[in-house]
Amino acid sequence: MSTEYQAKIAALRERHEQLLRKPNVPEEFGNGIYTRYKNPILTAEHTPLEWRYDFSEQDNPYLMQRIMMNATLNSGAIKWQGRYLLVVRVEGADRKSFFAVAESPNGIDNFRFWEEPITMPEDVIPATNIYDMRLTAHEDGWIYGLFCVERHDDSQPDDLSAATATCGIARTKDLKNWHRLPDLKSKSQQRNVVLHPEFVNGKYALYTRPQDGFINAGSGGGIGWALIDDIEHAEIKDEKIINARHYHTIMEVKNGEGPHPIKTNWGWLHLAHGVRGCASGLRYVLYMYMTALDDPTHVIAQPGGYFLVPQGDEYIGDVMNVAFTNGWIADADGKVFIYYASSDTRMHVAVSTVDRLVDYCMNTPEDGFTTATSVETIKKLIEKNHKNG
Ligand code: BGC
Ligand code: BMA
Repeated sequence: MSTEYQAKIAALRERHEQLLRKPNVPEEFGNGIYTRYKNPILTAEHTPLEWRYDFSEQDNPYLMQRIMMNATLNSGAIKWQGRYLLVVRVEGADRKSFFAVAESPNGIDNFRFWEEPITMPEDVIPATNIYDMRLTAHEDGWIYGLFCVERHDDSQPDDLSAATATCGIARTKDLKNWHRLPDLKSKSQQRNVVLHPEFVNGKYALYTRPQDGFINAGSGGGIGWALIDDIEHAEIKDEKIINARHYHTIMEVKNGEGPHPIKTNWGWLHLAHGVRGCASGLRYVLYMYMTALDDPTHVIAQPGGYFLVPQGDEYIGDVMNVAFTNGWIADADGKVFIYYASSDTRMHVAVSTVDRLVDYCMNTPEDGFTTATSVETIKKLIEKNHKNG
């Protein structure tokens, strides 16, 4: 190899290392609910150079990227053997997403991808695309990954964009070797399906999101719940809506469970996304709710409005105006790492605590669904502050 070529590679590696080692810094003035960190924790540039470059001078004299990476987004998250692990949706220039594990010692920076992407075994009908994995360390001893499986809808052969969304299920003990189980059987299409970490009445429990078509939730009323007899042949027989959409809210058009809820002394803490339509397209934001400890389907707190939205540069990306989450990690000391993607392009972290999030859920006024009630709610707060002032 020529010294010039060697020097080029060295410069490339040096720049990459600098990016990977860049310390993250908390943002100064937040909302008190969580602290955002300034730098994205993962971008397409964080993917290993070996995935993108052919380092043979003979075969790649211009040292070009042979395979380009487009985005790192919508990661599942889990604390595993003391490390913060994300199962990232990586999307190549060819629009195919795949899963790859990235690991950090502290949850906020120094994320590094494992050497190779995950080889996900196929179900009987192979997928065109897979994405948005939710990780659950279930009390049965397995780590499950539930994700969206997309295939062309061959019942509409003349429509090249007609697709179907199904929930894929796989499990693992080491996040390297994955055992694929049959896809979830359901009367409707399903995206955003999440496995509850505990058995409920001796059964596996799923948060679901029934939808009429590939894009539209349509008559699918919101986040659903279903008990599953056999996870190795998972089938939704009965499904009930536990968190409904509502007119003129941040979740008018669609909503979906994020990661599985966190168990607290006060109830289950849920993080979800809500979607509304606007002139520029769809706006995806995050919101929270809580359900009862003894009944994860019973909503006990629903703060009005959104919890987190894109800000600044986060608005810009492949799919503008999107904040999306499917991963968070609650540490034993109560710290919560919220992993979210902005505009389907890059990953970020915001940090909070269980206590703060419960306080947020319990004490944020509910949505009264009209301007009049919103004004009343604001006036009540002003009055309270006058009394205390
Ligand atoms: C994309 C997803 C998107 C879905 C619905 C898929 O083709 O990969 O990111 O959520 O379409 O718009
Ligand atoms: C969806 C999700 C995500 C994505 C979002 C915005 O329906 O499932 O994959 O982040 O659209 O494009």
